[in-house]
Amino acid sequence: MLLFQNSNWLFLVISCVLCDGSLQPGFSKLQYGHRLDRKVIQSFAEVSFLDCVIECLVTPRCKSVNYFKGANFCEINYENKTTAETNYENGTGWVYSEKEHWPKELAGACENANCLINQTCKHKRYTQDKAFDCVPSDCGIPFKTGIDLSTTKREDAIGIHRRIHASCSDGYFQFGSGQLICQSNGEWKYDIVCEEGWVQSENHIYRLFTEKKNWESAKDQCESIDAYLVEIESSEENTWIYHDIVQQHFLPIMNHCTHSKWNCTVWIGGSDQSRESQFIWSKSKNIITFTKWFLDNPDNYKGNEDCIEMLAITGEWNDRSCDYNTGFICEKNLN
Ligand SMILES: *[C@@H]1O[C@H](CO)[C@@H](O)[C@H](O)[C@H]1NC(C)=O
Ligand SMILES: *[C@@H]1O[C@H](CO)[C@@H](O)[C@H](O)[C@H]1NC(C)=O
Ligand SMILES: *[C@@H]1O[C@H](CO)[C@@H](O)[C@H](O)[C@H]1NC(C)=O
Ligand SMILES: *[C@@H]1O[C@H](CO)[C@@H](O)[C@H](O)[C@H]1NC(C)=O
Ligand SMILES: [Ca+2]
Ligand SMILES: [Ca+2]
Ligand SMILES: [Ca+2]
Repeated sequence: MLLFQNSNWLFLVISCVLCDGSLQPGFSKLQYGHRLDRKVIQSFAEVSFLDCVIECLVTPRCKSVNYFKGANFCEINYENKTTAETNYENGTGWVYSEKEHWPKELAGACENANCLINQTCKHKRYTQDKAFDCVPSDCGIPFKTGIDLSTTKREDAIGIHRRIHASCSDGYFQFGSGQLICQSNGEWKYDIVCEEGWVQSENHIYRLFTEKKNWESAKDQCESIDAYLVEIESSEENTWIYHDIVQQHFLPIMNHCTHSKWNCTVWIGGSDQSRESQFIWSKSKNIITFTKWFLDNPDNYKGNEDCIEMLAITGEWNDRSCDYNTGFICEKNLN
């Protein structure tokens, strides 16, 4: 009876049920040590067993509940053990119960709500208030560009909402844990972003942007996606970027590159803005040690060249006015 201490009304209902001699079916048919697996509509942490049953009663699609007493964890299922026999399993610490065995009046104002099959009825519990509202009960099929749903797997977890794991389709680069959580408002919460266009080399990824921006804006755009304007720290990295990004992805779409090497460049993350002739990388603040300057550069032409670009035709560097608009490459460290 501890369960109902905050509810005079319920206490009354249950007392009367008990006093008329026959145990209420709900109590007599609890299946201790059992659980219906993989038929969950939604799960709830920190709720009482009775609240779990009520959640089922106010959700048209719900047929049964699993309750884990140790963690006050509730799962409401869209099938029962008859219709999903093979998913009815032993589960230490769990209690299984079917909706039919509980009095409909427990749903309060929601008893005759007629919500849609994919909705749940919200009402003020344990009151005589007749107001209710039909809201989405289930997240449906998750959809987001680049997610490969054939790889999703469900994860059992005590204490959090239902969640599944997914990964990105081929050609996309994955950020985040891959976790998708169905929230109680019926919307998926994604911890996965699948982005096109990144290429990986060791534990760094790079992405070319062909839209023309000045150096500062290019830097801002990289930072807006948790990346930074590329920092080239070795001859190997320069060669890789030149071959695998610039030559493969940039030159083919820049048809004017043959006319002039100066019209065909990408910003990289170095500048001598704070102190003339001392070039530093903008993200790490390291002084630039490895360099690949083009003939006679850096020349600080007209006293106004503080930012470094890579010449797409040769892979060599030039200092140029930071106001010039050109493409750029962002870099990101993995983990
Ligand atoms: C289980 O679900 C089926 C279909 O919804 C229903 O007909 C049946 O009465 C439910 N309960 C039991 C105990 O079979
Ligand atoms: C479930 O438990 C019953 C008895 O408690 C036992 O006979 C059965 O083998 C168990 N099944 C599984 C899959 O563990
Ligand atoms: C809920 O079901 C109705 C019809 O039954 C449908 O029109 C609606 O799109 C569904 N909503 C969601 C979120 O799936
Ligand atoms: C190269 O850029 C200059 C200005 O920087 C412009 O006048 C010229 O037309 C460009 N050439 C080509 C082939 O795009
Ligand atoms: Ca780097
Ligand atoms: Ca300069
Ligand atoms: Ca120059």
